Parts: sequence; structure tokens; C-alpha cells
Amino acid sequence: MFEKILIANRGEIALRIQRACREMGIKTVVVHSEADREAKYVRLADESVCIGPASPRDSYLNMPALISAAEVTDAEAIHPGYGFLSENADFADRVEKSGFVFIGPRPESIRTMGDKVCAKQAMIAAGVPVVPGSGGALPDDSAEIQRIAEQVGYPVIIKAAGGGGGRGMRVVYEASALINAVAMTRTEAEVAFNNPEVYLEKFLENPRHIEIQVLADGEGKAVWLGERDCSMQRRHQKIIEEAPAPGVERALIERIGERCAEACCQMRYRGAGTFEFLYENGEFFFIEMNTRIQVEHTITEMITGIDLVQQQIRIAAGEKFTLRQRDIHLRGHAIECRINAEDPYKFTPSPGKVTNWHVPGGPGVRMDSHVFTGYTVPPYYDSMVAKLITYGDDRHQAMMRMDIALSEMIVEGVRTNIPLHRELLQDANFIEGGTSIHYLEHKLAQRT
Ligand code: MV4
Repeated sequence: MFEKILIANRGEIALRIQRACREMGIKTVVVHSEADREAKYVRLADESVCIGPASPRDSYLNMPALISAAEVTDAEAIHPGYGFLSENADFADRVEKSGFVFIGPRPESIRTMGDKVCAKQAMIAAGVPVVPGSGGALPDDSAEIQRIAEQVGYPVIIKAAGGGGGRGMRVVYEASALINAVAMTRTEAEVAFNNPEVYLEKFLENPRHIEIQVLADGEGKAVWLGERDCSMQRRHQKIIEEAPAPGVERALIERIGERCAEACCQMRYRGAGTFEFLYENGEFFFIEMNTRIQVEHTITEMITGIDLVQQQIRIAAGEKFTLRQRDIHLRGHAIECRINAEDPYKFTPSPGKVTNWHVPGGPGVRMDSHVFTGYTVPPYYDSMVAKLITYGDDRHQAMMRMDIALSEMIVEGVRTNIPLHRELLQDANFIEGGTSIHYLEHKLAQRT
């Protein structure tokens, strides 16, 4: 096992990784920007290194600064967390070429999944169901593009191969708008991702977003760890996630999960990963794969009892992979509410000093946060300040516990989206379960 790991991230996930390391007897190095100097998790680490000014470009995205920090502290491995450089294949490459272990997939896997056309082709090869579409990058010929769209059937969506997570896509409802939409998406993709390749899919109008968590050892062994329903989102930012997905037939999810694990075996995938699907009318369609630990990994931990961050570290260290599918049991129900420092109605960021921070507790309540009374939320980064997770024997109990936990929580000095979460916990459609990816935005549009 590693003696020392460098954590190339900030905030709650830096603390989460630090906790996993401490439990495993691994020393930690936390890097931080000038804006994060006073954070408690920085002081809790065995060592800390300032890697630059507040701006992410100059600190958390600064590859030479991160690698130098690993060199001067004699760390053996680098955990990238989520966001920042976590899905940057060039970073993973440079980490390994500098003699450190990248805690994540091989650079080639990150690169393949970063190209959404390649990712889809890999899934088709592995028998994972994908959204019907062009089956590869679109050609240049307009007549050919028209023919593909007719065959798929309108509405269609044009997506950039280099995009993902909602960036670089355009919906087309009729043939007359197609060629212009393809041209515009190409131009934007060239600028944003340095890759003009685009592909076409059938546009699913009212799906749910359900994803499957996997762990794999890079040598052909893999397990899947249930699913998460992440449909409650606004502008591609998830705000509530839950596991399992309410009202989806278990036998169907099991077939899909097995396909995902099989795909990992075929690709010799290594580490933690997430297969994203759209779910509509009882069918699953793969859209993208994420090659990092995700924000919402916590709810999978609650229903499986498996520490995913520890598993990532064990796999990266080359420990024998002992997890077997038959040993993975999904039990109970978990919900995560992302607590953001933002206006609950206008969604504008609300950085500043937290003058009072009171954390809820009790059975089945977990809070992952780096915040404390007196902490200043910096304005330079994501506004998420905490993840409140509740667990119960069933969905009803998890929801009740979340409602109570939200009512106990006190945050003063900055505004948060806690009122929005409390409102959603009383929403009849959310209580019933199974709302689509458009539900929250429709609800907000009606709110006065
Ligand atoms: C889609 C889609 C409908 N049909 N693809 C947005 C994020 C990116 N991961 C893929 N996205 C979508 N792809 C087809 N063929 C609708 C979305 C989408 C969406 C997906 C998941 C979660 C939230 C979303 C919000 C708007 C659109």
C-alpha cells in the first residue's frame, strides 16, 4: 500500500479522500490555492503545499505545480477527486511519466471515454444499449446527414464528440433546421474542444437520468454497485440524487449493470467509473461514461456498505481485487442533497463568511463537508459547500430523515439552497418518485 498520497483537489472531496487515507494508515499531502489556505482540512493533512493563486487555472489546474508538489513531498500517488484535472488524459499521462501513480483509469481509457463517439462505439461493442443515432461521427455531405436524420427520426440531437455533461449540443425538430444546426455545433465544438467532430442521436423528450457505478481492476475483473437516479437537476447541475432509482424494474437494472461490468472487463477498465443512461418508457440508453469518482458516490456507499474512495486507492496500489458480484448487496435507500452557497430563488452564488454552521445528525444521517463556523466560502470555485446524505430501510424512511435533517441544519452568513431542498421534500411528484430530467426546471418556471 502507498505510504503517502497527494490530494489534487479542494473542499469536501479533499476532506473525503483524506478520511479514506487516514483510515488506511496513509499519510496525506493536500495542495491548496492562496484562497484555501485557511481551510481546516488543509491543516488536518499531514502536509500541505500552496500551489498558486486563487484562480483554478493557476492552481488546481496547474499540472507542473501539482507534479512538483508531489516531488517535493515524496508522495507516491495522486488522487484527482472530481472536476479540475480528474478526467484530463494528459494529466494522467504526465503523472505516470513523472513516476507517480494516478489514482484513476489508464490515460487511454480517459481519452477514449472523453471522445463521446469512441465511448459509444466501445459500448456497442460490449452490448450496452445506446441511444439510436448516427453510429459514428457525422459525414460532411449534407444529403448524407439528412438521410441519417430521416432514418433516426425527428426530433434529433446533435452533440459534439469532445463535449459531454451538457456542453456542445443542439436539438433539431425538423429537416429544414438540420444542416445549419450541424454547422453551428461543429464551429462551436472546434472552438470549445478543438475537435469539430459531431454525432447525431434520437432526442429523447422526457427521460430520467440513471447511472450505474462500477469498480474494475484493469485486468478484466469488474463489479457494478447499483444505480443512482440523478434526474433532479437544473442547468446540468444535479441537486438531489437517490439510490436505488424508484419504480424501475430490478431485473432490467440487473441486466444493464451486468452489461456495464462486462464492458469494463472487455476494456480492461481500471478504477471507479460511472455509466450514464437516459431511461424512458422502460428502456435504458447509454449516453456517456465518467471516468472519475463522482460527487454522488456517497449514496452508493450507503446502500452497498463499500467505501468507494478506499477501493479506488486499493486498485491503484495494485492490491488483489477481492470484490465479487455475489458479495455486493444493495440494501435500503439513500438520498443526497447538495447544499450550495447560493440564492435559493435566483441561484446567484453567495460566497462569504459562515457565521453559524450547525450540522444535523441522528440515525442514518451523513454530512460530507469541509465547512465550519467561521469558514469563508471563496468566490472562485463551485458553490457546493456540503452534501447531506440520509439512509433508511426504505425510500420513505430516507425521505423522512432528510426532511428532519434539513430542518435541523443551520447556516448563517451565506445564503443556501436549503429552502429549495425543503420545498422539494414536500413536492407531491418528488415524493411519488420517478420525475424526469426536466421536472425541476418546469417547477421553478411555475414558482412565483
Ligand atoms: C440527451 C438528451 C435527450 N436525448 N440525449 C445532457 C447532458 C449530457 N450528459 C447529455 N444530455 C442529454 N442528452 C438524447 N439523445 C437529453 C439530455 C439532457 C440531460 C441529460 C441528463 C441530465 C440532464 C439533462 C438535461 C437536459 C438535457
